[in-house]
Amino acid sequence: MTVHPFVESQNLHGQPAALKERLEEDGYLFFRNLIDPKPLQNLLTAILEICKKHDWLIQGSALMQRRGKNDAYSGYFESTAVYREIQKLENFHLLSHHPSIVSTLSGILGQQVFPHPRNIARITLPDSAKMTTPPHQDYVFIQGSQESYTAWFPLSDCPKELGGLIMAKGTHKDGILPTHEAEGTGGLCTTIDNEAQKWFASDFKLGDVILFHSLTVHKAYPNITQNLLRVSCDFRYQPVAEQVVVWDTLRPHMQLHSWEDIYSNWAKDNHKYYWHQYELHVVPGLDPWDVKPTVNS
Ligand SMILES: O=C(O)CCC(=O)C(=O)O
Repeated sequence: MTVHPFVESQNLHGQPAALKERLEEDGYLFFRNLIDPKPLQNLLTAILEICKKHDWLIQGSALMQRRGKNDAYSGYFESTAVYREIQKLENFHLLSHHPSIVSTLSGILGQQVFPHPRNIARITLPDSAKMTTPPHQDYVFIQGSQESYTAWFPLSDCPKELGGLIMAKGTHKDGILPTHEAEGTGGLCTTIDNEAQKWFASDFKLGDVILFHSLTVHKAYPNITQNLLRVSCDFRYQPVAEQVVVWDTLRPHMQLHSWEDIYSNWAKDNHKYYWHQYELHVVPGLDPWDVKPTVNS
């Protein structure tokens, strides 16, 4: 499989029309240095402290080395006690409001966007190829409006061997594609001819962000490092004029807690229940297996 380097878009900052044109053509925009490192490092520290408490780190290693045990959990990360605690972190949820993401996307789309509250963090263990995210379209999981966008970024530098994302350029124009069962995050895989796609990827540095359309097919590289944890966030956004959202989108990821529980230790109130200010049309979600493809494979 040939993989080309991401087309970088930071040089088009301040040129929303050019960014929009590129997003419509490629289905993704990759920005170097979009987010300042400080809030990312603060969140990483908080997450690694939780990992340490649960004995996921290699004994004797310094926290910020991110050296983790490759058997720290089995099954899905979402089911772990570590993830339950991450979901309660105020700085995790506040990061989805980061002005660099929100204003960049609003500028490109020419209208205000709001972050979905269902924020996701992931920890991928070293040497865990089986749990690698297979090719998929986010829409199948998120549903609601197809005009929604994901912002994905690691909380450290993330060279390919640690497991960054790979994008299949232009696939957002192909409609909803069929899926089949697969190993790895999400458990289902878009049925595509891998060799026929134009794949793009680059090593991520801390602060780099990739934004992509809900129908853009993407997957992750496996974390093939000996002992490094890949820690990343994925947040979703939609223009306020797109009112349809699935009920789950407004709940904490995996519904591990209620919002009341999540908010119980927060220092500030101003971002609690922020989505109540928007006129949303909330609809029931489907099991991803029941989302009908719009094209045949
Ligand atoms: O981080 C990963 O492995 C998967 C992330 C992803 O596919 C997404 O954010 O849509």
